[in-house]
Amino acid sequence: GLDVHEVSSTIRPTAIKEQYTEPGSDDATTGSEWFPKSIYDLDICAKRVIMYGAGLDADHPGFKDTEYRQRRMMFAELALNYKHGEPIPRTEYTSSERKTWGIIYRKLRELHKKHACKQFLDNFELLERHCGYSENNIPQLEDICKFLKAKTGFRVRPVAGYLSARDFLAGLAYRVFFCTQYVRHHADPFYTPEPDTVHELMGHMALFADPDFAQFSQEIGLASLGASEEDLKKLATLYFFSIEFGLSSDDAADSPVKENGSNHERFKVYGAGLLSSAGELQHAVEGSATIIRFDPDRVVEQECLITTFQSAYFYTRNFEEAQQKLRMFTNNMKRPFIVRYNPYTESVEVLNNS
Ligand code: HBI
Ligand code: FE
Repeated sequence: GLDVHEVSSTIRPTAIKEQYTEPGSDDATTGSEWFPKSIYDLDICAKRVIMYGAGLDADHPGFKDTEYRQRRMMFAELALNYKHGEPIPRTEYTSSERKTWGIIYRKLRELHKKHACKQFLDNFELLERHCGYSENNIPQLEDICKFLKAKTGFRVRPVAGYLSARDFLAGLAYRVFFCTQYVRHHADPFYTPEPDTVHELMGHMALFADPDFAQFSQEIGLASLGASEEDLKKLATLYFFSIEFGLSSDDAADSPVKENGSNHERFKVYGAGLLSSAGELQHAVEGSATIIRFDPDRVVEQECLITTFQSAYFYTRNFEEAQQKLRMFTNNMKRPFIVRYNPYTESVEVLNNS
């Protein structure tokens, strides 16, 4: 089994280690559940994978494919052994994996040009220029990590599979994105029941190179540290309907969109779940989907659907507006302490709030 109490003592200076609390029942300093206090603590979060290669569900396309399962175990091992600060091991992808990537790449790039927001498109071109993005090549996480670090301070680190919302959002507090490195099963290139590297690289990476988007992402993460279960669920939902399924529109109109969908052209997409799924992207902006203004109090009432298209999408004018609204919302969340991110030490200072 995995030992979640193991800390990466080889990398973290031991003198500093004493400052941090390790996962236990209750956190001594905050009285809440343990959360990472330093970017090194993300090594602990990364090990608490809920589902990966070994546990593929019966309805997963790769369930009966032993070769695929073995491949997934290799990626899982690689991610579970990774420690913050190390270079991310490069992988050679198989011709089958590269074929799957190529099919999706061609289709999505066509749709991106029609529907993605400008920041996404501009940064995607940079990924093509600097990180080996192309129809014929699956980019390496290490190259993307270096690029993002220079642009916004964001990093990626490999993860074996799905994490709890709490562990996953905690990464964002440190501008770290837990990123899968395996490719979905080749049986159905346009379907995956879980995040895979195609979703991460085609959907998420470009916008982490945008400073406003990076800031927005980090603030969801910071609000999640030590949050109550109830608040955490709200933050996961806000993450879902912005970073995964968000739209933008220059149109300031507050009214819901006309039913015939004829004015959907005014929407540009920034959500990674949409930008990595040809089917749902077209459903959202070429169909007559319900698109509502992003208002956190309303958004948290919306159900996150996993196996079907969302029944509604939300838009803001830009990332700054999303940011402002998020901040107003999280300001009303009560924690018995204040967290302050220190960018010099890449750690979080926990201050008493009584
Ligand atoms: N874990 N690896 C991984 N990738 C995700 O995108 C992800 C996750 N865990 C939780 C999660 N997403 C969602 O709950 C978000 O709404 C937070
Ligand atoms: Fe995602």
